[in-house]
Amino acid sequence: MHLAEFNSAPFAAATADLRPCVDVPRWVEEIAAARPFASTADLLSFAATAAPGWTEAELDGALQHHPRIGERAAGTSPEADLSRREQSGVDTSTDTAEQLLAGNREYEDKFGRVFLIRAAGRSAEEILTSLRLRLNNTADQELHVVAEQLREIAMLRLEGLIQS
Ligand code: 2AL
Repeated sequence: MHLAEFNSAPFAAATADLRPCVDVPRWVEEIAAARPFASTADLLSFAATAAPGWTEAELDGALQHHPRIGERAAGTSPEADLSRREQSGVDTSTDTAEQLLAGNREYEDKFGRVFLIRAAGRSAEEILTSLRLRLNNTADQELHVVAEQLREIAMLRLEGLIQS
């Protein structure tokens, strides 16, 4: 979508466009309300810090749309499509994939939510290394990491959504 189209879309249409980036309504609405943006760079720099301090409830809501690493998202929603592309570097038929599945289970038992990481540009091995390191985190440390990773994913998705 071109920036001009995003700038002039009705509020509801703009929020619908933004929601697949990350389903945190406060983030989506702050950005839609701050239009028009003079450039894509302005939009991205606003979005990078919009709605700071995502709460645990906001994170849990957004995580509903993220399948586990190693699980291919089903369906034709924009989120499923994005997730499949982001995870395209994660081979699901190797030993590493088996270990990722086991690591996901351990992570979920410890933290009570899905293990989330920006997958685009990362191999299964890199993700597994990160998962194992993060298993040593406290619950508070992990909340911060999850928020940061969700924002990274959202920013990459937003960059993909809007052309200059
Ligand atoms: C994902 C996903 O679907 N895309 C991405 O970057 N990370 N999932 C996850 N559990 O981390």
